[in-house]
Amino acid sequence: MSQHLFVPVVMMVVSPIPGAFQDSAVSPTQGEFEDLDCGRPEPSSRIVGGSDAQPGTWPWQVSLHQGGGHICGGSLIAPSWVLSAAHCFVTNGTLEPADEWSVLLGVHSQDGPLDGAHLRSVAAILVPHNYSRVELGADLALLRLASPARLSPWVRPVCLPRASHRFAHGTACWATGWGDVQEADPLPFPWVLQEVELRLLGEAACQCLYSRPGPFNLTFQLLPGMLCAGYPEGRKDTCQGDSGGPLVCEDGGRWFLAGITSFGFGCGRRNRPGVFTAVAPYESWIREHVTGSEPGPSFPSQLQKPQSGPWEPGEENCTFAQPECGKASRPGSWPWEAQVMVPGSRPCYGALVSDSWVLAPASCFLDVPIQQPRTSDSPPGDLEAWRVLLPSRQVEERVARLVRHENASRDSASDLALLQLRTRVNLTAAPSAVCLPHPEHFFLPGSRCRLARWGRGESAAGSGAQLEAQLLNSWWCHCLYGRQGESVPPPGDPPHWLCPAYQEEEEAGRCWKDSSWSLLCREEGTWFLAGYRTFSSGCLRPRAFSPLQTHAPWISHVTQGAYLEDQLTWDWGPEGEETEEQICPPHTEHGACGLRPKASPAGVLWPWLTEVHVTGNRVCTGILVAPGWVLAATHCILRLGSTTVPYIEVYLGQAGASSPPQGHQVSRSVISIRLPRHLGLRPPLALLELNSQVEPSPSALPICLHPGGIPPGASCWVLGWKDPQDRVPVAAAVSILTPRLCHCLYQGILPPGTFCVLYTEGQEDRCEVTSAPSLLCQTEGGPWVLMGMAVRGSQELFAAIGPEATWISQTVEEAHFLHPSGSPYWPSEDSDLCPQDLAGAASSPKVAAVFLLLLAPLIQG
Ligand code: 4AZ
Repeated sequence: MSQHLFVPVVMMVVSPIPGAFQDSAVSPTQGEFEDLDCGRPEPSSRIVGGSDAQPGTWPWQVSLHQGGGHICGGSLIAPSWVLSAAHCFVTNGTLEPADEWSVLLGVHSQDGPLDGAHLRSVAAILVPHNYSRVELGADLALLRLASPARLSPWVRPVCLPRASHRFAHGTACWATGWGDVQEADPLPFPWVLQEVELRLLGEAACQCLYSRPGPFNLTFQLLPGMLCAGYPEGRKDTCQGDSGGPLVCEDGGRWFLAGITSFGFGCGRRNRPGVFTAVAPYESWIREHVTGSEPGPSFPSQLQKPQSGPWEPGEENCTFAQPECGKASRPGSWPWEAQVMVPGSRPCYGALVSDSWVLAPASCFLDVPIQQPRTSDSPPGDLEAWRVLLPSRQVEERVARLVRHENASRDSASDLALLQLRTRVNLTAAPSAVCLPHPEHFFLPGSRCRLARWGRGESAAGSGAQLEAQLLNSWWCHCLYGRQGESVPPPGDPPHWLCPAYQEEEEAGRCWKDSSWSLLCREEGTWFLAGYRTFSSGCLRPRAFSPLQTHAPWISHVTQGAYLEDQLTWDWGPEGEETEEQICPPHTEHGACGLRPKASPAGVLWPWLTEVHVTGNRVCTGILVAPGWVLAATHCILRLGSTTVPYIEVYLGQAGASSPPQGHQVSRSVISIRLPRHLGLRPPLALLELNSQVEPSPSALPICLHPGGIPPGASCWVLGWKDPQDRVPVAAAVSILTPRLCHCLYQGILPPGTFCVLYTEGQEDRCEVTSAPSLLCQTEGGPWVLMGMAVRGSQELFAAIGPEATWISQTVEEAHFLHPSGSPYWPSEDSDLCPQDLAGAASSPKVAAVFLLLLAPLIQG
């Protein structure tokens, strides 16, 4: 998850070079230098976006080795001198020792038969005194070889330009090297020298490109002594490992070293051409430092007069820069929305990802044969009739090619296809391309996102494009929708899912029926296509999306120009995200329950805690036990003596006065109240049936239930609110007494299964009693479990859930009962007798409890 900023030294370590000659090899006689020529490869048969060079095409190219592997490139400028980049040899302001380096000359494939290749040690490295960092210029270095190179058709020096030499803007020049073929993508075996044609960019052109925001959202000031080469659209470039190597331009049949590969922002990105050290301004520095008896470098005079330069169109106002991606004037009116029309079926919605490629679900095009001809001139017959409709375009685009993801039919997380348009479209405000995330993009929890239609759904009135969502942190996303017991991927790892939390609303109009959705997330005002979900039924919004970032390499490989953009937001917020390993708590057969992260970015700390509003302004505590059911204390809901059934409403997902940032408030009305059959006594627990289910989410998630006793090692809490007005949830730590102690304390007046609790010091009066708070326990790393609901008028007594487990599971099919752990309901007790002094203390349970604390086994809170 690192940002590539100025990326100077690039390393591509290849194996040591067996068989290459060492310095002891024959060194040329003085006579061989008399006709020293430069910049002329043997007239034989003659990077990012480059191709294999022919052996002998660039005989001045050398490979600089340190520690047995290729680190940088360089150019032979005289038998004993190599010109390279300073940053290859300077680490933290210190020049590395020359004897660590060696120069490999005449090499083509670094795996190769190394015929003609030979190795020389480096006697000295010279760097301009004003070199400090690549982006401040003077990034060049002279290497004096310990003995002269053996010249041959594969080993020849390049010509150096004089200070007066002018290279015209727009000149096609060549860069060569063994560097990466894309960012973080090393040159594959057998490491054949790569060549790429780059156009020289004028200073104004380069500066205007680098002044455009993004990629990297960094701008940079071009300095004298620097030179740019490349293209506004990127794609062809130098990269890590090419540093120090040559950029050569031909003049009058000779090749001149116009530049030394220095740095760039990434590789092959739009508006970010490669930056080179211009060699001409350093004529005198080179002449001054290259000394010795043998021939020095050649500075032939310029033959072709530089044309005033093919002035780049729009160079002065930068109109040739590539437009940005992901800019929408109004969220919801997406300028990249593409409708693919296939005769005989509903339009399929996708997104424009470059000037000629549309990304859409592959499932839209299942009926098309997979093999497509590769030439875009002759699309297969069935694509002939396809059309793509883009915003603000009068004409419909025609389709040249369909490339389906290889796993598209097998796995819905790869349900992607790319459609190439027959002609490139001009990207403006509309149509424009959406930004795509790099594989290491980490969408921060809380990111603002929207859903957009995707695939072949159906609009149920309304646009369906205005659905707002906010990303959940990876703990929630993973543990809510993933499998129990799995470890949560750490931030920065590609996530398995992206989970948005929605503003709960039931507007059927905003619906994209029976199809897929895409998830767009915004960073610094720029929209990224973050994920997609192939199937969701009815109008339900998908809860977990497949992240698009894992497919970035495929998209970039196929399109060679999709807008893969760097992460723009890095503000982790006050909570950050957990980096230590986390394991998801057990689920039940109905899914996740009782999940509560230590700090919830959703703001809802107790997602099962509900406010039960009963007619007459009473508010009771209720606990969500299933998507359509809430459990509450009967005495709070139904007042004694009252014969009318009250009107009850239930609110979820709110945290009292300090409402969560998302303000998710879910409300439901109660359509029935269920009580268990009890002989004589009025049953303490009531189940409230909601008029419709709530979608499990971090703001509304059922609690877990346990048919047995308190899990060993559990911590227990009384959860409710202290202030009946603002109802901010509070939890008071408690210990639960064993049944025997409880019984002793209350002299047998309790119904069976009642829990007695002992508040941890200072916690006694935290919860308001009349709201009938709940009693919860949790084991370390496990889910939260509901143990009981308060008994009328008491702060210490709770009606247990366990004895009512059968009634609950018969009434509520989806109640989240955890598997019984097999452990006894209570730890075994030594004797049935009550401690002697307890009977006398019974009139004052508090006193007795304190007494008990000293001698009795408890379930620790
Ligand atoms: C490097 O790291 C490097 N795209 C060299 C050239 C460029 C980027 C990085 C230009 O050596």
